[in-house]
Amino acid sequence: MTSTFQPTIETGSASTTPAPATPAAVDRAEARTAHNYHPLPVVIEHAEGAWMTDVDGRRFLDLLAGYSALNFGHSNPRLVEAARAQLGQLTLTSRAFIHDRFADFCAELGDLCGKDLVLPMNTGAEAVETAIKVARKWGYDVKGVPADAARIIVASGNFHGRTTTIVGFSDDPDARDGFGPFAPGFDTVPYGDLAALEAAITPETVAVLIEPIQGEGGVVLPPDGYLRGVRAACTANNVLFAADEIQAGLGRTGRTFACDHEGVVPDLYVLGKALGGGIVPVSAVVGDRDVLGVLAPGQHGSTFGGNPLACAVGTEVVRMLAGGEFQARAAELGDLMRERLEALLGHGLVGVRVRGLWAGIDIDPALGTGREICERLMARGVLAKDTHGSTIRFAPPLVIEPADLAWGLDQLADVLAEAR
Ligand code: IF1
Repeated sequence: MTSTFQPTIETGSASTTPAPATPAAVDRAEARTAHNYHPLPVVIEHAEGAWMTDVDGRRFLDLLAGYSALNFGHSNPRLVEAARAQLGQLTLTSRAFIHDRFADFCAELGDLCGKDLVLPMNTGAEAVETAIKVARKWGYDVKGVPADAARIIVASGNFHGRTTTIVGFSDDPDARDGFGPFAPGFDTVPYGDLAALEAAITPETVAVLIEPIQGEGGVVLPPDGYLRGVRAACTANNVLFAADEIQAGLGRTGRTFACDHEGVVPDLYVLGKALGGGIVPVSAVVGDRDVLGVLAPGQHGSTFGGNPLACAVGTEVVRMLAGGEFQARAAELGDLMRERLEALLGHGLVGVRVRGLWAGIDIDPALGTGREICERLMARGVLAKDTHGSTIRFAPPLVIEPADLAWGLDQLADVLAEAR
């Protein structure tokens, strides 16, 4: 990828410059959709690596990477080739029949996780729902919890998806309010507080479900030793540890899984996003036979889960991660990003949290909201996404060129300097 960024502000006289296509394209896109998003007013037409091109031919550096679904970059040649080859071969059988891409996907993803079994689904929320179902079933069949009494411990500030069960244990009013009644059986404890988690465990507790790093929360890193403590508490109390690695996993943090930073192995890995290579939705729950083995035919499933196209792309993703280069690159580029962002502390930033190529930055609220800073970044050819209030997340594709990353961070420095 080259950083031949073209200025977003067109030069030349109005009479010779064709009218930009963007405003009408934005209006058309917004006219016929429910307003469940407030996207930046840009309409992307094409992308490669870390660069996206809009309908007016303007180029933008992608510092969001589809919320980490695009860890391997847009149009990754290896992944596109895997998808293209499979498209001409077989795309769907349903799980009523076995297809020839299924075995490799399950075996290789299981090996990557060091686990026996893989249960493929499609979206992240479905994988989380699957983990909840598996944990409850395990609780009744193996742990011996009385029928319908199972409880699952979750953390404050969580984000696990948008289904009614999942938003029921969110404490984000936007995500939750207006969608009840909610499923019972969840207990919320403060994220990062091990003593609170231990105190919340009862004989009916079947699982602890947490993100090893909270994404939507603004890349919230738990205190050192927290994940190890969660693992120990779960083991001591015969409770499953389900790690939602949907956003944090698969190379983003500089390791295959965010749990690896503490040498912790959860009972269930919950995976999504990058598993589909930015091409198809692919998610999975991965665990050992003594846990995932509780499901019998007919008790759980999905029309599209584990389809041939998903398995072809997902297997290629797993092979790319098995080599370790993407994890190493995330760690290296993450050091560069950390250094550049920490230099902005006191110069427009009041908080910086980095783990691998993943950063949450808190803008000095006096300079504007996260959204306003993202709009200014967009005007300079950088696309990023704010989260709550004055926080912005950076999660560039792991294939980003160091010079491009440095250029993107220069734009942030300039935007902050301008705003001060
Ligand atoms: C939206 C956030 C990111 C996730 C974790 C499960 C899911 C997600 C840790 C569900 C999804 C998304 C979905 C997207 C915005 C987004 C997000 F800001 F909300 F937190 F990525 F940063 N577990 N995250 O992060 O996966 O069902 O979407 O495949 O809902 O607007 P999904």
